[in-house]
Order: sequence, then structure tokens, then C-alpha cells
Amino acid sequence: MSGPHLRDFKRIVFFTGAGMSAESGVPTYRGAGGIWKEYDYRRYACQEAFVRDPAAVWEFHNYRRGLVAACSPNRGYHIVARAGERSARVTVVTQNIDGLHAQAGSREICELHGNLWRVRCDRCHVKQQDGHVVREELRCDGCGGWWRPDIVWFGDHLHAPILDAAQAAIEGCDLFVSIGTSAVVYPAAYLPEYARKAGAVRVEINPDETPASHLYDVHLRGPATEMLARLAD
Ligand code: BV8
Ligand code: ZN
Repeated sequence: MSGPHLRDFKRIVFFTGAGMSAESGVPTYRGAGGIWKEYDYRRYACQEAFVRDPAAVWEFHNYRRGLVAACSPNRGYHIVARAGERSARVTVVTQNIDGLHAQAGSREICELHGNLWRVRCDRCHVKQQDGHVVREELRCDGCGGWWRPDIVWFGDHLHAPILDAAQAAIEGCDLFVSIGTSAVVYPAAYLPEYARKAGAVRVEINPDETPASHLYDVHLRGPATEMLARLAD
């Protein structure tokens, strides 16, 4: 029996999590070797932690930048980017902050949880691209507020226009492919539900079952690169 194939769809949404970058060498968040196993998010990934100890949060952040800077998009990222070069319209909705989708050449990307390479002012919210190691004592030119990573930490609201764009793309899609997410972080974990309501064909790529597995029609149990190749070949 042959499964769904990318070329048979006109409007595709790829919904990605840390498992998409695992084969590039970026650590995932949960499971063996996961970031939150070693680093408590209450100390490193919430606004309270930043207010309490900005130096520790920036140190963690700069460490993560170092990890990601050594990685490049894997074969799966290129398959996703190439899918948008055909007649299909493709939107990437990602929970990842590593920027690898853009690096691979994907065009329409909703970064739900922000970006590791951007900072924003704590007070006036102005954003700035920032490729370098950040020193926490640097302040915003406009208002003197602190620079913080432009990342959605626990307890932070997602940027509404980005979440709305993701929802709109999903409501209009005919194929929804989830790749490498444990589906436990909200509101992102609600998104597959919109694909179900839209009547899209829904594919879950993950070596393991997840709490959202029941929302999918097709389960490709294996690594992202291999399973994406199966959808694209
Ligand atoms: C908010 C920052 C409004 C980036 C992260 C409703 C119900 C329950 C709880 C809540 C709810 N609404 C809000 C909450 C609270 C909270 C939440 O969801 N908590 C959960 C954990 C219980 N949500 C929030 O706080 C969100 N904000 O709702 O604002 C608000 C505000 C105040 C008060 C009320 C409401 C903000 C959430 C953003 C959190 N940010 N990190 C950073 O520093 O890095 S968390 C984090 O998890 C990452 O950002 C990541 O993107 C996200 C999801 O993780 P995954 O990508 O899925 O990665 P994970 O490691 O878990 O899984 C990897 C998967 O890959 C596994 O399944 C594995 O099997 C698979 N895999 C491994 N190898 C491969 C593979 N797959 C394919 N191929 C492979 N080779
Ligand atoms: Zn400012």
C-alpha cells in the first residue's frame, strides 16, 4: 500500500519541533539528552528567571547559540524547502528557535517560539537581529531597557499575528505533516486540531507515539530525514 505523497497536495503545512533538528545535532528538549533534563526551565527559560538572574539566562542562551552555530540543516530540511518550489504552497509552522528552516531556504515560516538569533527590548519590545554573543549589560538605545532573547519562554504569550498566520495556513491546508514534536507544549499543541477540522490529510512523523497521535491519519514511525524522503520520493 502506498501512503500519501507530497506531489498530490496543493497546500501543505509542515509543523515542526525539536525532532526535526535532532539529526542536525541540535539537542531536543525532552527525552534522553534533552535540554530540560539538564537545565531547569524555571531557572533559564522564563521572564522571572531573567529578572532574577539575567547573567545566568544569557550564559545559557549563548551556550545554545554555540550549539546551533555548529549545526546545519539536514536532508529533511531541504526536502521541506524544495516542496515549496513546486506548484504547492507550503507554510512551515515551527516551534524551533534554531533558524534552520530559513537557512535551508524555506520562505513562509511561522516561528511560534521566536528565534535564537534575535533580541528584543524588555521594556519597549523593539527587536534586533543579533548574531553575536550578547553581554547582558547592554541596553536598548531607544529606552534604556534590557535586551532579552526574542524567544517565547514559559509563561510568555505567543506573538498573536504569528499564531494567527499559522492557524490560517492550517485551516486552508490539504496536507498537514507534523515532524518531531512531543506535542506537550501549548498553545502549539492545539494546532493539529485545526488541520483535523479543515479535513486535511494528517501525517505524524515521529519515532515514538505522542499524546497527539490520535489526531493523525498516517503515522510514520522513524527519523525525520528518512520519513520525509518517503513522502517526497
Ligand atoms: C502561553 C523556549 C499564555 C525556547 C519553550 C494549556 C494546557 C496546559 C498548559 C498550558 C496551556 N496553555 C499554556 C500552558 C503553559 C505552558 C505549557 O504548555 N506547559 C506545558 C509544558 C504543560 N505554555 C506556555 O507557557 C506558553 N505560553 O501559553 O502563554 C499564558 C501566559 C501566562 C499564563 C497563562 C497563559 C509558552 C510556551 C513556549 C515554551 N517555550 N522554550 C527555548 O528556550 O529553547 S518550550 C519548548 O518546547 C521548546 O520551545 C519547544 O519548541 C517546545 C516543544 O518541544 P518539542 O519541539 O516538541 O521538542 P521535545 O524535545 O519535547 O520533543 C522532541 C520530539 O522529537 C520527541 O517526540 C521525539 O520522539 C522526537 N524525535 C527525536 N528524534 C527525532 C524525532 N522525531 C523525528 N526524527 C528524529 N530524528
Ligand atoms: Zn527599548
